[in-house]
Amino acid sequence: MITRRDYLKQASLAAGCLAVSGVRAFAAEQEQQISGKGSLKEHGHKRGIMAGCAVGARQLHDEAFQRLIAEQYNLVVSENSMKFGPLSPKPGEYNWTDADALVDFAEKHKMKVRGHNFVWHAQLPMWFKGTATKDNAKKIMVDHINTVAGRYKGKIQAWDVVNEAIEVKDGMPDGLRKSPWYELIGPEYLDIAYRTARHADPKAKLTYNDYSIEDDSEDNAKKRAATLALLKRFKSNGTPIDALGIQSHIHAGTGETYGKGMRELISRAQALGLEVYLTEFDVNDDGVADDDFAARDRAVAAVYTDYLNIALESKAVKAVLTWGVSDKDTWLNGMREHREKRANRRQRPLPFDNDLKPTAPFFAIRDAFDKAPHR
Ligand code: 9MR
Repeated sequence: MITRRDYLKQASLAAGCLAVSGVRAFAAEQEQQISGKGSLKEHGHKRGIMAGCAVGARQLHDEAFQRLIAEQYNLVVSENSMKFGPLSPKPGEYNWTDADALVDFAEKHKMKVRGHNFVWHAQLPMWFKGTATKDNAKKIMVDHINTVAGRYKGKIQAWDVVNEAIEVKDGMPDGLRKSPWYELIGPEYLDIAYRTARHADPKAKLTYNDYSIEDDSEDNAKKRAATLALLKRFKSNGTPIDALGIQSHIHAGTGETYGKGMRELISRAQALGLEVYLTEFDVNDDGVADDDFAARDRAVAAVYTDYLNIALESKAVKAVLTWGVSDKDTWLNGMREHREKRANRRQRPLPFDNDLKPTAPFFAIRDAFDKAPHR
């Protein structure tokens, strides 16, 4: 005879098994759905949007990672290996190992490559400070662009020729950043860089790339105005420029809002004849008060959705790249500010988790592609 107590026990065990197998079936279904026609690149492709990611040199040695990015993306960018510092250990010397590995991988898997970047105030070579002077800085810059653009000529979809040249707070004319390039060459370093790049690799789309130019705050509005003025100046000077890169390093839980500012930025870039790429998307959730992972993931995914729905309304936006692939490698966990104040709260900003399984941002990106008008 079976007692009521036994019955309840058996029933709950059976329900538990059912629930577990249900979860497994759901997970398997989801996994199936994310490859092939369910991949980010297929959903993007249907709308004319490239789906991309930044790749670290170390990650590219991992086979599971390789399979995943070949399956999900049709555009890659090197997180660090194509920057001046990582490329050039000594004046005039280059170490191409990591940059070549990414370009070869992309070629093999028919993916496009963004080049990031030629001219930036950060990640300069160790030797730069003691070597570059007002007399030789222009030659150093031009030689560097010619060398790198020349090596990958015809293989790069778009080059970030100059990265982050605007910093209104620096108080320089036209809101230009007081970067070593500005100080050594003067404001014309920008035009020289773009002309050199066009000449060295005429097929690559030449991009200007920057951050904090798209939200509705006053600071972003100032930086946006300076950026648009720079792009307009390029156009009227005949300086070659094809695209604006909006880095899209954004935040959840800080109250930043997107709408009017982003629409204005994109439509004005479009009116100048430029394409727009979201080049380095991720969401920093240090500002979310809740420590619970599920609540934080929801907040991050909601920001992805809102931001992408607004940006992708415009047909000028042709590519979306996240800054990384898996949460385990995100630069956000390595930032000093995060390590000092939030070491126990690892960030989860990317479309794949530590085990390379899709996260809420993965589905948010895919849904936003589906919602976007065809371009
Ligand atoms: O993700 C990159 C990190 O590994 C480097 O240490 C850092 C050095 O400044 O650069 C990071 O990438 C940056 C990109 O090149 C330009 N936009 C901001 C990115 C995040 O800081």
